[in-house]
Formats: sequence, structure tokens, C-alpha cells
Amino acid sequence: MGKKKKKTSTEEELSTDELGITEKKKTTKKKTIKKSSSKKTTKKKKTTKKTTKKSTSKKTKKKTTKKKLEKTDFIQSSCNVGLVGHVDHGKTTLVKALSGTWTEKYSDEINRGITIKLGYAEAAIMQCPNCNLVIAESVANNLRKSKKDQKGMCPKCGTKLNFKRRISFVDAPGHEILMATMLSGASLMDGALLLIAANEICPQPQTREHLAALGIAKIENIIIIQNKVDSVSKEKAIEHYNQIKEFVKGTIAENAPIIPTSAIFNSNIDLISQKIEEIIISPELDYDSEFLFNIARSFDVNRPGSEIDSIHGGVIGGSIITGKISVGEEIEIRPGFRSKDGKYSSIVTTVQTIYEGKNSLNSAKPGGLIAIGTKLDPSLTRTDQLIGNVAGKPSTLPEVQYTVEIEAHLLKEVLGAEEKIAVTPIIKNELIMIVVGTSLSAGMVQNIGKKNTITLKLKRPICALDGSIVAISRRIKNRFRLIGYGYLVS
Ligand SMILES: Nc1nc2c(ncn2[C@@H]2O[C@H](COP(=O)(O)OP(=O)(O)O)[C@@H](O)[C@H]2O)c(=O)[nH]1
Ligand SMILES: [Mg+2]
Repeated sequence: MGKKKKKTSTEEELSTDELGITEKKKTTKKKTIKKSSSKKTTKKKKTTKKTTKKSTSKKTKKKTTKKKLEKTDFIQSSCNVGLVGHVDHGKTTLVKALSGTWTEKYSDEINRGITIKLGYAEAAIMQCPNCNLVIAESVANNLRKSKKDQKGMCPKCGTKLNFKRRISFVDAPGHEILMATMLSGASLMDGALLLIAANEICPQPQTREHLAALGIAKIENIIIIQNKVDSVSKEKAIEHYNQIKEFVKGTIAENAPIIPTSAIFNSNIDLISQKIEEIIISPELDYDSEFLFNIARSFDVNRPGSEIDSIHGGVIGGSIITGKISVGEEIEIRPGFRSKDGKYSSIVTTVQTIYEGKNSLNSAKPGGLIAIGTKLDPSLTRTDQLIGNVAGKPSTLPEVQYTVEIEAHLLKEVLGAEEKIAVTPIIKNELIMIVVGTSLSAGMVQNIGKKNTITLKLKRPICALDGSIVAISRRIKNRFRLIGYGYLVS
């Protein structure tokens, strides 16, 4: 048991590193070390002390200016680009090639070599003022001829690149048992890269299922990445390209560009960043509606044995759907916590910090994934306990629903399984799993009404706006498989 607990806290640390929360603590730690080492040296080297002090203070000054600049100049990501597709087709490797970040950080993920949680990374998209080349910053830096060459330069003409926009990547798990996580990730995406590995026949089951999920979430800005072309002959790559063309015919991705790539050898990554800029346009942001935040992750960012004074409150991670939020404002989280009688009660707390990656913000708007530090007891946010909740300004959120009505539309066949299985109509007393936003729940069908409207009594209530898109899955041979979608009706 003890061992297990320890593992959890390491995982928590890792995940918060990913969102940049531990950054502050690390600096504090460094400072303390510095302090004590300087104390030690005072007595011994009095003469050299002055010069050392001077240079250190200069260094610190430089660092502070840089930090300040980062804080005020930082521009939040304006959209979330999803990476979807069958397991092992190279999604996580491609995120690394595009952003420089390896999103798998949990010990379970590292040991098993698969993505389990939604991964997160961000990239600055740059443009050359001379030749107009558009490229992700880390891709441009990777294309330098020598590591000694200056960073931030155009790989084509050598001119200093200008900042264009920042984008976030949402790395979805491709394993069939993690479909619910993929679906909640899809609710945050503004566009997607669909990865299809050239060394396997197209389509694989989750290639089909993930493309259907994009269709359900109405994500139309899609780029198809034909990955691992390094591992097949030219003839095989052309044959595979034709399989892709055939597979996407009549789907939402019919006209999506197909880019042959080798994520592992960094080939054509520059072309992908250009296509992202062309096709995955940042959506128009809705600042005027009430603040609404979908919680996709939640953390306890404290290391074991932290001093009481240095304990940080619970952190929630996710995307702002509408409106704005600033440090110091109150928020309400719904459905909140389950009490003994089975009812849920919402939680009200105050925003203490806002981070995007390692950058601290005073306020945030819709766009990429952010982390909100609150005054909550961190044990309440530990190990993703608040996934699927929503946050808003107090008393502005929709009512919590224990029973929902869904206008359901079923697919013709189950897409996520190897074999072909027809989707039969939903029946009374059937167990159905739903994903609404980042929220996952299941319930028994109580009634089937007109227009295929099903009434579900949920095991865990949800808080969502009327008309929200619902992904519907049913258990088929011990796995929940996507069978359709619908809309919440009141
Ligand atoms: N040959 C080759 N292998 C790749 C390429 N991209 C990824 N891989 C390998 O494929 C495996 C799965 O990659 P990963 O990014 O974890 O796939 P994911 O499950 O889709 O996230 C890893 O061993 C990668 O090193 C590629 O372009 N070419
Ligand atoms: Mg992965």
C-alpha cells in the first residue's frame, strides 16, 4: 500500500511539471541552496567574495528581467490541435517533433510505452518576415545545420523569425480501452492530426473509431499524417496512400491533405507545421459569455513532506470554453463532491494562479489548455478526481443532472472492433456509457421516446449545457465501443 501511495505522488509531481506548476517550487529550492552555500563560503574567501557577489547579482538581474518579460509578453495558445489515431502510429513522437515535448510522463506510461492520460504540449508558430515561411519554433531550431547556430532563425533564408501564434497539442491515447479519454479530449480540440502508420493496413480499428469521434465532435479541420514512411518501400507507401484515400471517402476527412512523414526522423515536420497554420485556424473566441471551464485533469502539486506554509492548493487543468477568468476571482465547480446520500454538492473556491505550460498568467481566455491553481485542499484534486467537472462563476453554471434525455443518432456499424458488428437499436434497461465534454458517465436506459430520444438515469451526474454533444458507447464483448452520438435535450 505504502509503495502504491509513493508512486501516486511521483506521478502527481510529473504531471504538474508538465503544467509548469513545480517551476516555482524548484526556484525556491535553488535559492535556498544558493543561500546556504554562500553562507559557508563567507568565512573562508573574504577577498574573492566581492567579485563573486557582483557577478551573481548580475546573473540574477538578467534572469529576473527575462522572467518578467516572459510573464508580460506571454501570449496564450489560441487553439488546441488534437493528435488522434490507432495506438503506436506515432502520435506522441510527432508531438515531440513539433513541440520538443515528450508528453508521456507517468511511470505507467513510460513502462508500458503507451499514452494513458491526455498529453499536453505547446508550440510557438513563427513566420519569416523575409520569405514568409511559417514554421513551429522548435522545428526551425531542429533544422539548424549546427547546434552552435543561433536559434529562432528561418531555416530557408536565415532571417530572424517573428512570432505568429501559439498552439496547444492534445495527445490522445490510441489504445482501444482508452476510448473514453480520447472522446473527452476530442471535446477540447479545434482541429486534429489523424495519424495513420504506413506499415499497417489502413484503416486499423481505432483509426476508424477516432475519425468517427472527430465527426461527432464536429472537428472538421483535419490533416492526415501518413507516418512511418521510412519503414516501407515507395510502392508500399503509394499503395497505403490509396488505402487512406479509399477509407476517408464520404467522411469528414475526405478532402483533408495527406502528408507523408517520418516523425522519428523529423522528416516533413516543417510541412506539417505549415499545414497546421493553413488549416487549423484559431476559432473566434467567445469572451462575452459567462466563464465556462471544462476540467480535463486535476492535481495535487505538493511533494510529499512539504512544509505547511509552502503547500499549494488544488490545481485543475483544462480549457476555457467561453468567457474569461482572472487570479483572485471566485469559481464554482459542479457537480462537485459526492456526499454519503449519493447527492453531489458544488465547491466554491478562489483562483490563486493560472498557468499555461511554464508561464504564469494574470488572466486567461478560451484557447489552449491551462492549469488553474485554487485555494482547495489539494487532497480534493489529487489523481484526477475532478475530471469531468465544469467550473464557472458562482451561480452561473447549468443545473446538475442525474437523469438526462438524449436525442440519439446511431452509427451503422461498430468501428472500434476488428470484426464488423452492426449497431442494433438501443433498448430499455440497457447500460449506456456517455461522454459529454470531458465528463464520463454511464446509466440505464429508462425510456425511449419520440425521435429516438433516450432517457438515462446516470450513475454519476453531469453538469452540461442543453444541446451539448454526447458520445454514446455500449458494451460489446467486454469493451465499451462507440455506437453513436446525440444531443442533450431538456
Ligand atoms: N519507423 C518509425 N517509427 C516510428 C515513427 N514514429 C513513431 N515511431 C515509433 O513507433 C512507436 C510508437 O510511437 P508513439 O509515438 O508512442 O505512438 P502513439 O501510440 O501513436 O503515441 C515508438 O516505438 C516510436 O519510436 C516513424 O516515423 N517511423
Ligand atoms: Mg501516445
